[in-house]
Amino acid sequence: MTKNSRPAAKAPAKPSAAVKSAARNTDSGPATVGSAMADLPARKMLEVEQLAAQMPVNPNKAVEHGLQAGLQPSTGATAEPPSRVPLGSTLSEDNGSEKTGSIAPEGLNATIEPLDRVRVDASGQVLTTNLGVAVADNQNSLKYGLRGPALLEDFVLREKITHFDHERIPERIVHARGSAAHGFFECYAPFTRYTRAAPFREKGKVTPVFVRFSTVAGERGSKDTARDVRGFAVKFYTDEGNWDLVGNNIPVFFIQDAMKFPDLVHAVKPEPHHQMPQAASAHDTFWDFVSLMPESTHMLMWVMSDRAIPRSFATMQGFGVHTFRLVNEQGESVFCKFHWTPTAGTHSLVWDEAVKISGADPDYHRRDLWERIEAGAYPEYELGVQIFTEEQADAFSFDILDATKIVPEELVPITPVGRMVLNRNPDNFFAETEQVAFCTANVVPGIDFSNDPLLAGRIHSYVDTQLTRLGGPNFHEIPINAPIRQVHNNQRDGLHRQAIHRGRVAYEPNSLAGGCPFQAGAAQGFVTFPARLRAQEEQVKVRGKPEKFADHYTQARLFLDSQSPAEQSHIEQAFRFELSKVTVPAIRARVVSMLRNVNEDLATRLAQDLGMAAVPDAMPLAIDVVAAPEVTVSNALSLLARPGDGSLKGRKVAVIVAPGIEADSVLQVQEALEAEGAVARLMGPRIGPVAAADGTVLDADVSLENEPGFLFDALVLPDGIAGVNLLVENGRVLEHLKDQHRHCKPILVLGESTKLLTAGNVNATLADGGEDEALVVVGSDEATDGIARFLAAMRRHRNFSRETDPPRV
Ligand code: HDE
Repeated sequence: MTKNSRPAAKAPAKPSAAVKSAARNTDSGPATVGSAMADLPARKMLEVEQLAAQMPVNPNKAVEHGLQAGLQPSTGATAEPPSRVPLGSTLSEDNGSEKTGSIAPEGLNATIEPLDRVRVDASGQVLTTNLGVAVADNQNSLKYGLRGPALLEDFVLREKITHFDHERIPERIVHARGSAAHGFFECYAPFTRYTRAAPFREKGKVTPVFVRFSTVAGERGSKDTARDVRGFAVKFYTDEGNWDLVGNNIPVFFIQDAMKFPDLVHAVKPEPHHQMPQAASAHDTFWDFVSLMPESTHMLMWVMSDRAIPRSFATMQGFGVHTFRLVNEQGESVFCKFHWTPTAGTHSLVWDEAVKISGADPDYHRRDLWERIEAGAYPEYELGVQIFTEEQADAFSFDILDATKIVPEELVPITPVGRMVLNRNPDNFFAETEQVAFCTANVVPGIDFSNDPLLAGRIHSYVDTQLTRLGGPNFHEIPINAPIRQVHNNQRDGLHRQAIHRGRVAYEPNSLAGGCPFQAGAAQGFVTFPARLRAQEEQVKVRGKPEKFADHYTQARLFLDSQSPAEQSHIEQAFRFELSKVTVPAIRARVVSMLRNVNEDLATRLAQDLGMAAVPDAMPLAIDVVAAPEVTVSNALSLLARPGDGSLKGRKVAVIVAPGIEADSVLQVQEALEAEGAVARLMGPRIGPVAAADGTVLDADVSLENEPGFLFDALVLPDGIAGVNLLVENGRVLEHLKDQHRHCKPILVLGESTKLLTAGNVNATLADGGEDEALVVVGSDEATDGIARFLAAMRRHRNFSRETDPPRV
């Protein structure tokens, strides 16, 4: 025995007492732990020792090294605890109460449960303070005497006012204005050949989703119908964690690199000196910036098109925009572009209509989404993917990492993989729609990123911005953001933490919690696809762009050339309008010079219409030789290519009524429309009962005054001489008719109402004398035929052949 060595521990005289007292300390422990379980503390001491002893070393250390280990991480080491006792934070956990409840159910994180857990229903309940004290008087503050000073001790008043003072949170930097709904995604067939992602595993598999649609530039209270890109952000609550597909309704973007995003947003937002204009790109700083960034030309074509003024969130496409990767169970990967296609077809507003709607109903899209869902006309979209390999991508004339480019459908077709149905409105706008935090970094095994430099910046930005907006690092615990898969990790603390973790272990590796939670390993966990940089010369750190990013115009031309004549004309009118709002002629000239590289005729007409003395020189190209495009016209890019399934669900029709009209035909139209899922509202000079010619009393629930006509998709003018004679005198009917006509919407003119066409100076034929198929004029005995033709016209949405520039009425 050496001098410093200790004598072997002798068995204590009274084992039970010694074990008991050793087990009661938190500041030191015995040299050995016997096998006596004298009481609960002693049992815990013993079982902790047994658990820790199962892991004499970290068995995973050896397999953490080397490339293979990096590619195929192993599952974490675990040990089986003898019981739950050694894992608990406290031996007193059995002493439950109404508040503490019982001990944590095994493996359960109760903050991750269906939203019912946090829904509040106050029916039949008394009013309380935030701390659950019943409030006796919610009318008066506490005063010293009836007319006396208010007292500082009034905790009821102070709590109420203090909470109110802090009700607002910062709005989103972009996409502040939005509306959302719950729903589900249903997989058509296993897509496991390409991806192991949970939503695509089995036919019929249903994954809950929450979807938020938004405009980009406007503030939280701005109008819905601004000319703008729409956000189309889908949160999939998959069995394997949350996957957010944070896309837009336009498949390309203004810029190619995240470095330019703050510049773009500063340019399009209201100008900093006077904070104007709100929710509009028609101003100097936007056009100054984009005309110095010719890579935005393709996107400009889209945002000047009708895509930027959708009729409804239910009638617009959605796109993932960036190229993503799909990865299958074998670790094989393909590139992928995501497309959402509305079952109702693509349908947009016209500009004059959008401007008018902004004033009459700034909540137009929000209301439409809400009402469709309440009425059971659930918005539905098909998810399709374009799949291509790295080798195919290399051969394309454009770079698939460039977010200003599409992959034309003629080059890579779209494969449908499932459908999404939005069938539930939120209970509370703030708790759900405002607090939802989408993030491009939220991917699940089977989905991975490409090296798109715009996407890379987004992966950082979304979490970062929520830290301020939602007040700290625990926003993932806000119920709408929590996944349905159980969350277990060693992250702790921070503002507003809700989870109460059982046990004292908050690190890994550990032996004191049996190694749990353990790393999932390659079999279950997310493993980044080991993408390679193939060219040796690319393997340097560099701030730069690939050569193909320099082709700024080929796809802008593809888009323009693929539009119908009406859509092309709308694009031209939008450029004309926006540029006329620019106050600096040099900026206008710069845009026109850029557009010369897309289409000479368009640029020339714009130069004339903007009063330019001469057409400016074409902007020099950023590349000498542009690769020949694979596709020069793609019909799929026109909104007309997706008329939808012909359903009229969710469409709104105004059926005009007045005392003395013929009730029969009006009621017949209303019935026919309702059978189609459309909403046909009786609109009178005033709301309330309207006596028809035969004495039938109709109930007008909307008036010509409270809902201007441009809020409706179609118009029905009634038969009946007495009623029509009244309507001819009502300027609001004529305005309504004029707007419907000008906006190319279907109009059904029954019997006597032809007088209204004359009074409103509305042409019954097209400008070239041809028949206007969406202006259905029928005699009193032809209502049935008229209704059929009217419904057919509604299925075609609008009749653009009626349109002239300038409008005829
Ligand atoms: Fe976003 N974007 N973005 N974005 N974005 C945000 O995140 C950002 C981009 C998109 O309904 C912000 O939570 C950067 C492209 C949607 O809550 C912010 C870049 C696309 C939404 C942000 C982009 C989008 C956002 C603001 C360039 C189409 C609304 C608040 C690198 C694919 C999500 C927030 C919702 C929101 C950053 C470009 C779509 C600041 C840095 C491209 C639909 O983080």
